[in-house]
Amino acid sequence: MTMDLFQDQPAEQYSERIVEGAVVLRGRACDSDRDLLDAIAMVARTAPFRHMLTPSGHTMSAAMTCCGQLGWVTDERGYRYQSEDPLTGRAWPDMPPPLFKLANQAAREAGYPDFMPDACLINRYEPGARMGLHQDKDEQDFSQPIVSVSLGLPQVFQFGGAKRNQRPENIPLGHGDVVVWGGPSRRFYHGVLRLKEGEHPLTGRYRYNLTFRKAG
Ligand code: MD3
Ligand code: FE
Repeated sequence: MTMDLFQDQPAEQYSERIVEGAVVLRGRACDSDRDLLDAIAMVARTAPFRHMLTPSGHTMSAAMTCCGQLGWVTDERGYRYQSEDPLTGRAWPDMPPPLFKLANQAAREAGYPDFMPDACLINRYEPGARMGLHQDKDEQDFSQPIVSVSLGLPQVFQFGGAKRNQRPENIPLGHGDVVVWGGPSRRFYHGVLRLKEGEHPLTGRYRYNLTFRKAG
């Protein structure tokens, strides 16, 4: 007896508002999960996952790569977007159509009909990896939302406020969850707790998070 009987069932989808401007579309990426993971693997063949250095000299525990016109990078010189992959000296791979389509449609469903991301940062977490509280502020226009897509193992997301000292709320993000971060929430502090050990049928020991941005 296998789980095949259940695999073609539509995933349960619903949306909830976290704070003003932030909408979670639970399970929104489930229908296209295999296409999205294939696209990630294709990007990583051209621009491999790597552990970047923070300006303070620490190695990030999440491995990262990018696709689209611009990619987010960090090194001893700071955080920035650039059009070349520093690892290969070549342009970042194009944003695969299934990725762009999901981000654009999710933004539309959340009230942003014209979201045209030019950058997609792909984070890959293995058990023990985390991301401390930070703001995303390397983009030009904060009136543009950020769309995040989670795939694979679940991870606890921490959502603070506009000030670092605001106590964060814990929100579990699971396979297929898509979040659109606009309005005031766009500037809020956020991070993820250490990934717990686990095994996911499609991603094994990993969680992938894609963040789509209009960076330039
Ligand atoms: C709220 N990534 O790449 S996704 C990041 O799970 C990042 O990999 C986390 O924070 C991750 O910068 C969190 C949820 C998320 C992404 C971007 C945001 C929440 C956000 C930007 C503004 C506000
Ligand atoms: Fe962030």
